Amino acid sequence: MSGALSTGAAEADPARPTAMRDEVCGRLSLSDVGRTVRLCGWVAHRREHGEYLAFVDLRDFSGIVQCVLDGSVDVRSEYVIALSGTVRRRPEGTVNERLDTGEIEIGDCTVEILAEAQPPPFSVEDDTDADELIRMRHRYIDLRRPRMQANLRLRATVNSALRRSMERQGFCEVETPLLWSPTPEGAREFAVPSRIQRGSFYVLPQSPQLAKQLLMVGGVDRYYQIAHCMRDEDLRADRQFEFTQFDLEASFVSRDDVLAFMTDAMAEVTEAVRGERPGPFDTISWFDALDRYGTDKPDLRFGMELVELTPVFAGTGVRAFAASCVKAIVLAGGADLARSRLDALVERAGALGAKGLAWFKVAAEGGALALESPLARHLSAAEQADLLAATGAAPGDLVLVVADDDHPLACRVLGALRVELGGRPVGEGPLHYVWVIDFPLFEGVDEAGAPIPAHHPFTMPHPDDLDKMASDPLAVRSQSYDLVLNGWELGSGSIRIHRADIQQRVFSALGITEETAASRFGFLLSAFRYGAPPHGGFAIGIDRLVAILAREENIREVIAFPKTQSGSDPLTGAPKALAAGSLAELGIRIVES
Ligand code: AMO
Repeated sequence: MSGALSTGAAEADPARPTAMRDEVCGRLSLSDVGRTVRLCGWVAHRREHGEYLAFVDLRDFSGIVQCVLDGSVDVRSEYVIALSGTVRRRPEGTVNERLDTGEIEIGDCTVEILAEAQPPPFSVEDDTDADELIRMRHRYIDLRRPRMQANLRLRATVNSALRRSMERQGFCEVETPLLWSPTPEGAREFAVPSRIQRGSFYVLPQSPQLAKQLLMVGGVDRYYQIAHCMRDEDLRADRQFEFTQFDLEASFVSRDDVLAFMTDAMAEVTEAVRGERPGPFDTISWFDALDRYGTDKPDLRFGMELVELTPVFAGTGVRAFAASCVKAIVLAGGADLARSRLDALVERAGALGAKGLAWFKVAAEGGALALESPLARHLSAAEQADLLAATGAAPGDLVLVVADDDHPLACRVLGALRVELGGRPVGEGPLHYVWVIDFPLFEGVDEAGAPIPAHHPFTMPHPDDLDKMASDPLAVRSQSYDLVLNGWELGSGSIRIHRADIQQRVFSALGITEETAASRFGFLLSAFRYGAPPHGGFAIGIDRLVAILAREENIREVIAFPKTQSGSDPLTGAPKALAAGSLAELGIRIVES
């Protein structure tokens, strides 16, 4: 637990004495033998030792220390106590290797009970098998577990490193409102009814996007914030309704300036947590990421790149491969997969939208390579040889092939299979940061035929593509970029539109009428008419960053009070019905659906 004591600041002393204690449990060692200490904490375990003595493990945020008590003292699991005693070396043969303080114990103890406790609903240990719902209902107990303590402190270390980097780079921390107005950033928003102006609603911000752009118009020049954001979207391992962004914006900058600000911040964080600054980040274009990894958030900790097979099957007689895009991945050693597993992969590819998935086991036959698959005999000898040459597959490997006229679809299906077959937990192994640049402005069209912005609609189009906005919106490039870490999208940003006329053109490409734009974002458009500097920025999800650094797979584990999958909080019972009087005051009548 000693790592949990670090806050990243050199002069910090988390064990500074208070009126009630002069030391913390986890910091004691052989060098303290002979010291009299006063500790406070929770009773983690109690074991009787003979008739007259009891061993009590005392726990605080810093760790656990064993204390030897008079057996008549009535302290039980999770009682809060203050204890004075003398640090002494444990008798030979009783050292506990698993405890940081395992070489010492506290003897001659006097105990004061500060608070009694009911027996906890689950044991306060890292390897608890308690149901997640029970843990969340009693989060205040769950948080006592060393792992949760370490995660919260790691999060504080990250925030503090981010602030350090920002201050060094001349950024000014500004808090922006939570009671805000709608912004079209893609997610459904949470609404808050106004009591004073009945029938009107505030909206909780999906991000400080518009506020930070207004700060740029306001001459703030370099802004940052550790900002609460709210989005009413489906919850997943990397998504909560309420999450925290590290958000920045700067004026008179290019894309590379923004990337440099962020790189410094990430390096500061990585160093504070892992002890060394990361090497230069990789950069990949959005198209290459899709083409080579089948995703715009490539996990570069492992290979299994998509292989281009389109030329191999250019004149094929095999109907399944007669498409404008044929791609493959190779699973090393995958030829062992049972038929049922292969059938499941075919089904999975179908669920991901593929028309089919062909598989080939690679075998060695009389010194040459051969393909084993129901499809193999339909391929010409040249196609078989070219497939083997292009993929570089070896005996024992499995080649999976998807063909489709829809290039992004073929890539995405194989990209998903690549991660499912070859990927590993997000926090495992090295940190692999990669910038994904050169996104298109729009990533497709919705059911109504309107383009869907790849980022948000405040992203500056590439200056050479402005003329295509109305005629060929999908060909318009944007000035936006993402930061990806170990296959998770960590953050995104862009150079913004700072001219009202261009913003208006993007809104109209999105099918947002002039009246809608004026009523919803008129404040932004009019701000742009009063001298807006060119500006750009970025935001990363702190919850995601901390989860990866803490080697957790769900951001819930690094959030003090998260919501469940269904969006409720078992601790407080939120969301709850409001009393009739409160509803009346807000002018709200509930309509049963
Ligand atoms: P974006 O929508 O990409 O960009 O969000 C930035 C980052 O915020 C995190 N994030 C989330 N984390 C947890 N739960 C969620 N529901 C959730 N939604 C987003 C992700 C994501 O990469 N205003 C722009 C940024 C900018 O252009 O400056 C924005 O919000 O890590």
